[in-house]
Amino acid sequence: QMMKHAWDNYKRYAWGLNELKPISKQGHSSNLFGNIQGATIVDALDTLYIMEMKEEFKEAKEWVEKNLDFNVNAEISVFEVNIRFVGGLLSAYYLSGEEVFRKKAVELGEKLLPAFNTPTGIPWALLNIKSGIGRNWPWASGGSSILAEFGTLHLEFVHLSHLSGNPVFAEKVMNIRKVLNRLDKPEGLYPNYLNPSSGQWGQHHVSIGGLGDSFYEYLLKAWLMSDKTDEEGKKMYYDAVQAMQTHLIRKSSGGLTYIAEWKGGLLEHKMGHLTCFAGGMFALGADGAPDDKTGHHIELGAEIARTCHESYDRTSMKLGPEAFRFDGGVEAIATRQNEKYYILRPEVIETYMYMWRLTHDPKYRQWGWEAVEALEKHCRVDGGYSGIRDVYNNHESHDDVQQSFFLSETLKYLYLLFSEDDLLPFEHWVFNTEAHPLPVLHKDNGNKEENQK
Ligand code: DMJ
Repeated sequence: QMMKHAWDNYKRYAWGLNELKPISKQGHSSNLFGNIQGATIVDALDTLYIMEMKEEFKEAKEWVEKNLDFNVNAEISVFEVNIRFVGGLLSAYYLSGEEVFRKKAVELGEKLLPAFNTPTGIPWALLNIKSGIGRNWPWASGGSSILAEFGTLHLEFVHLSHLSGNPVFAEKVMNIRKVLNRLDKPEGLYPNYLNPSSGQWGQHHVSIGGLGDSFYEYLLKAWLMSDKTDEEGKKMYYDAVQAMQTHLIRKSSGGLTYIAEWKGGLLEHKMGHLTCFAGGMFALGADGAPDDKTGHHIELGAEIARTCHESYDRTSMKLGPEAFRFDGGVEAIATRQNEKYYILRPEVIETYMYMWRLTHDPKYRQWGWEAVEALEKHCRVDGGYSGIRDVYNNHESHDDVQQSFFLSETLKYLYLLFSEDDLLPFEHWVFNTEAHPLPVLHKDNGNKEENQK
């Protein structure tokens, strides 16, 4: 019902545009997608399919066939377009078997290739998909590319090679690994900034939240998606987790485990909502952990889940802030006004879903249900679902944006949290960072993974 409410209102007020403004009841466009259109449609395709919303899936597919156009003069974010559009199309193809999605995914993948035309092959953040000219965000450490952006192409690009028969996509992302493995890492950590021309790190800031997050996620998932044959990805992941444990993961005096940020050797005792995905990641990676550390990685996942639940529970609205701190006498609470917002993000619910699947502890379903109730009470409006400006206030101030990831991730992870484990089982599927399921490429069975729902 939540999906239906979000979808029907998008359809009514913003059909074909990127996102919905649920209060003003009109379209919302973000410069992340340039003038590529239909982000909500492409992001929602697999959720509609999984929830068996057949009519809606059919109309979404028809829109893609007739209207999804990449021959536009648009400067786009390579990362955002990859995780939402390429990822969304790939999942829609693998779930439904409809050729149009495969074709569009490969066509878009080809448009993204010029982003890799840099001296090192580390891609630009921004690309004009007509001219093929790339550049980096002006604010990013002296012209650097961003770890979480260039490190979050791997899963989709391996599938693009698999589906197109063209090795170029996989070669581009394997080269990123090569560049990273040649570099010294401070204390074994990966800084968030890397200059694509010099191949040197920018500022030594390290984060498992924004700017770093899904790079680590994709190391683990690349290994899982390769049917555990990608030993390089595996080693990079477990080495990185080891460094996080030594240098970033701390326990508050009240007993809450958190992941701090690192700035040139100094810790900032702050954790972002984005960082909360790491609970699920640690638990998902527990099985392959070296030195009999499986139980330890599950426990770490459980502790992060508890901390992130506390960040929700300590607000008036029972929805978590964008960032919360462990200093100045507070624990798991936002102290700065500009960190008190909630934009319908999925990461905490994502972690509950992984923890539920991997432990079956009923508290994760209870916590997920608390989030459902809070979303219904505070974010649901007549025209869809909206983010909130201050979750510590008793009265909602809505931000008037229904993010496309609310349909692709937040609602999908909630649905999976309350479904049986054999819906998209982890042995056969990995989720990209936008919650788009991609099949594990099994060593021994060619294309049998397709449609193995
Ligand atoms: C999504 O686009 C993805 O989950 C990404 O990895 C991080 N930001 C949003 C959701 O918060």
